[in-house]
Amino acid sequence: MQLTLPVHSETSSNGKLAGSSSGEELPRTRLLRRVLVIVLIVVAVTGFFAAAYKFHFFGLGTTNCWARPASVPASSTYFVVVMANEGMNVGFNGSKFQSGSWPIMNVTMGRTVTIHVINNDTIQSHGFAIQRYFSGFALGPGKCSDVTFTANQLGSFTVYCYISCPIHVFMQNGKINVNP
Ligand SMILES: [Cu+2]
Repeated sequence: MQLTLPVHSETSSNGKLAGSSSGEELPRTRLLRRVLVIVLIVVAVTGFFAAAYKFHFFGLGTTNCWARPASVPASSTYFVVVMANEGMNVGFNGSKFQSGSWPIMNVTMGRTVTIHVINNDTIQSHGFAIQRYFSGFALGPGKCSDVTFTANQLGSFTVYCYISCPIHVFMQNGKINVNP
């Protein structure tokens, strides 16, 4: 009589014992590794796009306020007006320290005029308007915009901030002189 003992000692091709504890954990480890890789990819991609947005890799949201806008006609008489705080609220290009009107812009009658306005104030919004010529826009901190018009009426016109701000008093006395 022959006794057959069940033997479970099959070896797999890689030499490990099939059915051992390490063989059971392998699929779970693979799954965890896959999840980890996916998480890392998501983090990397999210990080990349966050950095791209922040540092303007793709030119999105890149308004360089200090460059002459491409939309400004080459023939325009061009001015840049800066509104600033500089830590002590200097207004239009330092208007706080000017005894008279500031800024003063002189143009010739009939010319196309473009005024590029930069709000370099880090806290306040400011308005920009021109008597007779422009009803105005308001710019948040760090924003810029421009206005183009034809100087078709002779005279001296007030350039001013039309919204209430702590340096309002220093931003009421700009001038544009339209000369013959
Ligand atoms: Cu203002």
